[in-house]
Amino acid sequence: MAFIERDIDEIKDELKERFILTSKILYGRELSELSQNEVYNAVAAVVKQYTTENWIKTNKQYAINDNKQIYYFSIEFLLGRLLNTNLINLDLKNALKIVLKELDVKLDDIYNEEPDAGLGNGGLGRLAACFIDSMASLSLPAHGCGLRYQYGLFEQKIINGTQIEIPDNWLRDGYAWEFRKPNKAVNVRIGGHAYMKEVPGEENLQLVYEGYTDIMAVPYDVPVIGYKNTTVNTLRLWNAEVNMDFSDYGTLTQEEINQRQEYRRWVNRITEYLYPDDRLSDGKKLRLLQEYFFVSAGVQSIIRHFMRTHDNVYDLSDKIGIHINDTHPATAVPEMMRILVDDYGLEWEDAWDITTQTCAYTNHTILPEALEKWDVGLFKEMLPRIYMIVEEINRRFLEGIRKKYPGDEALVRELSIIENGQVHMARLAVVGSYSVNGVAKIHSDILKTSTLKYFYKVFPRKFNNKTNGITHRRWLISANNDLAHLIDDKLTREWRQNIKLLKKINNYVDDPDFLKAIKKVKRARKRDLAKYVLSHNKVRVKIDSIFDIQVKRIHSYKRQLMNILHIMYQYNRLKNDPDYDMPVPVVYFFGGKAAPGYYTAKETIRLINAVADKINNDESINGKIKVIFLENFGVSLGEMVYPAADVSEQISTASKEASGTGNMKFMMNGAITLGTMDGANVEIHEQVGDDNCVIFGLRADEVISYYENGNYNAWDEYNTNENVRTVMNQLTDGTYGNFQTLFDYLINSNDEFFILKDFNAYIEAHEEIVRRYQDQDAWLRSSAVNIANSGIFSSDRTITEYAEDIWDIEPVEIK
Ligand code: 26Y
Repeated sequence: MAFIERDIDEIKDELKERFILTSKILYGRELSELSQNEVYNAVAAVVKQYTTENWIKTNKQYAINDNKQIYYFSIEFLLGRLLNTNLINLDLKNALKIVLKELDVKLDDIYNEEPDAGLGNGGLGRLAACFIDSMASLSLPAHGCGLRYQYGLFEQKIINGTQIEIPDNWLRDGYAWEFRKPNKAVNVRIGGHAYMKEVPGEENLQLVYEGYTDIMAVPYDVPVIGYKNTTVNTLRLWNAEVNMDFSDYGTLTQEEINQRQEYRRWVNRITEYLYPDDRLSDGKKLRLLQEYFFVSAGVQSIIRHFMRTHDNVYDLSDKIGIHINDTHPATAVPEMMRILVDDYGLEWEDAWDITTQTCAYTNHTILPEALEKWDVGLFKEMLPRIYMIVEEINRRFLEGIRKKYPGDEALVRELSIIENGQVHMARLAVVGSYSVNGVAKIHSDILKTSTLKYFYKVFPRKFNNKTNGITHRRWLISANNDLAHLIDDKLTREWRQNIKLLKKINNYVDDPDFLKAIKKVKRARKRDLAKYVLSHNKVRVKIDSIFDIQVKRIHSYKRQLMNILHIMYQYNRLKNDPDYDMPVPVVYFFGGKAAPGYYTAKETIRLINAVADKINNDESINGKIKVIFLENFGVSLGEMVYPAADVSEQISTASKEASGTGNMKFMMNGAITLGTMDGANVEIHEQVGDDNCVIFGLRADEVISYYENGNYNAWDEYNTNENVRTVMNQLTDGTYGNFQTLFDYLINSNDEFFILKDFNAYIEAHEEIVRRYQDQDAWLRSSAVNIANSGIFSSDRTITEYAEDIWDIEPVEIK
């Protein structure tokens, strides 16, 4: 069934009727008596009515076709709000707007009533959310599988310049988009003892698994609605619940009752909150439990469903693909083996063939401290049967390696899944998958030549690249509708479904009227942000300043510290150097959360706010520089911020940022990238050329060579570079308060991310930006070139590549 664009007038009446009725059913009151939040819920309920029919049809179609389906396993899905994008995808937005207006309700006012589903930390979780949007919009049979955390990523408050974390109780008023499916619950087994025992008269040893704890996994399904098509896929989020029978309650002793209460508390902790760390793999038990919990529930329910509908288990990998998003779901490999061998009685070799033809793995990080490793003791204690299977996978794998590379024990050590008392999750994921990919060209190359080089030697054909992407429906059509309309005017609306067409905007980059229109939209978005900043930060910013923005998690390698040190340098010059002029004022925006235990990151936030406080209140500089810290940056704030940027700060130390996706959101909204040759910046540069972005700093090979040769000395930089010395001294001389710890961090870590080394190049890059900005025509042209060439960074392109090269699936027409 093709998507039918309905006439607004026709659908309007139906919508109105449904809305009024739904409000009454839900709340038993007249519409006029409802709170904003209740109105929001009624609207969402109406939207669901337009979703469920196609949801059912989609599932039926997949069953009829018996096509392969992909399950994207991710410990994070950073969805943000869904009302606006769902309305756009269902093509209901305009009609609903009219209906609500007739009823005296403003659609724009009720968006904010939706909780911002923050079930993720940053890039990896947001990527998963963009991906499921593209899967549905491309009519691909592919779903998400993750965890339903009761608390999402903390809300950030800045108090006296310091980050304070507030729990994010996002489910407090209920979540309109989820459907609890208790009849699809499964049990997950944790702990206990597993061993093999001899059985008299039997040739094979028999598995004994006893003393384990059962946890009930209950799925909550969220419909994933395709853009103007009839596909509705599923995001399945698992909730941990107690599994017990209360019929014997009257017979229990007090001690037994206490035990059960303890058990209940323990179970509730499993899906209680999202770990707010995307940096340190700290080996916490609960984290491993979370990982295995959703993996086991997901794999069990997938295989159970497959077995019910198919006769031949050997067809499994033709019908199912499991995608492992980073190593967090890597236990999918041994869990599949467990189910096939223990529950369905397959021979190991057969189970292994099926498993390794089903699983595919994406790596998202090369920072050593973020690579997951688990102590054998803990792993065994929590997942004894899974550990046995990992050991056996490793034993057989190394046996093969020793045969192929006799005598190379050094190689064996590098490859061993279990080494020095630790289980290496990336190694497990690589061995158990048929495909291993990085998330930008340079990152995939670094995986091959460095992080996973020994695996590349052994399995060269598994490795491939899939450069990340973002959904242009949220980040352009929804977040910057005016810009989308300008593009419609030139290309018709077809580009919205076929993002390749966006390239044709290149035909208009010299059209003065088009550029003027772009400028107008940019100013409108800057005005929106300025208004927000006035009300939240109580700082007035001029919209004809350059809006220079860095929004992302606070991390040493992302170098927010370099950014603020540069602002300190610029401020010094403005104050002290009579020849220095800033022809264009600049507003520097920062936004991002620091992991609660990450001291350097939190001190960086404090420094940014201290500098902001001083500079913003210094009237002598005539508002030439303003510094704004945007509190609680997340998906919803991002929707306002990316469209308002002139300059996109992408300044990670080359080789460290796997891809970045914020860089793509900025580009698509016409910002100029000021960046290093890192992650997807390299490909942005490839798309737009030197004239339309500003690249600076050490290249990845130079950085890696410094690390390898140990021939960099931060003190030398301090001693020989006056620019560096002056601002570093200001960290401790009281200019902004006491930031001795940041000074010490830079020195003691020997400036591990080359902030000092890249400092002068960064100053020059900023000077280049200001030079370019002064030629407004050329700047606008650059902005247009960025928009025109951003289509390649749509997740529709990325997901098409996954579908063709890794998953082997095709679009399914829902009839
Ligand atoms: C194990 C634990 C500490 C951990 C938790 C979360 C480790 C890593 C993460 C998240 C990593 C992450 O978000 N990586 C980012 O993935 C994006 C999507 O591929 C990339 O664009 C970005 O460069 C990368 O840092």
